[in-house]
Amino acid sequence: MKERLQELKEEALNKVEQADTLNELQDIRVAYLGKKGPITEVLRGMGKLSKEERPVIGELANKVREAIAGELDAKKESIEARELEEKLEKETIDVTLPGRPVTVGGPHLLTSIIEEIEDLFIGMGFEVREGPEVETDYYNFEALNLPKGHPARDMQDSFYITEELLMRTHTSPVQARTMGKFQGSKPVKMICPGKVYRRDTDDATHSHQFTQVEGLYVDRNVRMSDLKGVLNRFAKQMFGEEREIRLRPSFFPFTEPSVEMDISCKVCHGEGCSVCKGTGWIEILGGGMVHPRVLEMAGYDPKEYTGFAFGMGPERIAMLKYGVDDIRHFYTNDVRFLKQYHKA
Ligand code: 2NL
Repeated sequence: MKERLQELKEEALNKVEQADTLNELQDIRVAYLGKKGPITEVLRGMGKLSKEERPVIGELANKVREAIAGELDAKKESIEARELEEKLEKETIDVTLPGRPVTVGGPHLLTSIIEEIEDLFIGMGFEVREGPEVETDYYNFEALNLPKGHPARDMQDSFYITEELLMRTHTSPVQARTMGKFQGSKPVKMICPGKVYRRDTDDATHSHQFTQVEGLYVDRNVRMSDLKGVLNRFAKQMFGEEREIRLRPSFFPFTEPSVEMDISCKVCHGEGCSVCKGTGWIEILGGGMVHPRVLEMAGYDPKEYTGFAFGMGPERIAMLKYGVDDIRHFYTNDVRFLKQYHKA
């Protein structure tokens, strides 16, 4: 039996020595030290031995078991160390490689201009309101003193969806809705920025879809001089304190009287040049005193309330401020154009 144990030990250690993987080691462990293995078998057969032989064989069997287990553990450690080494070798990364550049976006020029306009009017106590782009004929036209058959409806050829629904041609319906909701119960001081739609052929100065910011201030004792003061502040803050404004008489169906506002040309300071076409002035927006019919239809008594309103095109403001020569630049989204207006 001693010889048998010695043989088993040598055999097992030999196999451990040859083993190359953790799986092989596990197989050896099961084969030699497992419940059904030869050493367990020897220990089980000890009952047949004499009293004297029993402790000797028992001790030897345990020693053999410990020797095999010890070698298995040592080999396991060395295989694991080798595998880790191989893995580290295979998965090395070169931390000195230059990184891939990350392109950073920024707000669109039109978005920046609209936000600048909003900030400016918020600073003068206006609130910002938005409304639907698909409008009813009533809010887009009727409520603004443009009844069916009114010749001014032809001025703005529109995208109709049904007889009663269309893409809004201006943002004024947002103001008509706001006044209509309050029904003369309180003053209104608001601006409404947003997209508008007109059936136009796109070229350098026309787009079938563009943006608008309109303003409205309705209260007791609102005068034309209030409009002039607010617009003068707007023009100077947007284009520079040295710029002057002037108001010229004009016509809109929803205001009476109506005006158009020019700012002095910064290139020639009023002398006349190609930018201002020799006049010294550049047109930037329209406005006027809210037509009494418009107030009345929204539930405001025109004997008690007066108001001013104005409307401007942010594309035009941006084109004048930054010298953009084609409105289509805002909508073709060539990054080489857009990137010029990203602040660091
Ligand atoms: C322009 C001119 C204008 C208005 C818009 C308005 C709105 C209400 C009542 C009265 Cl609810 N008026 N808006 C008034 C005059 C001119 O826009 O040239 N826009 C680009």
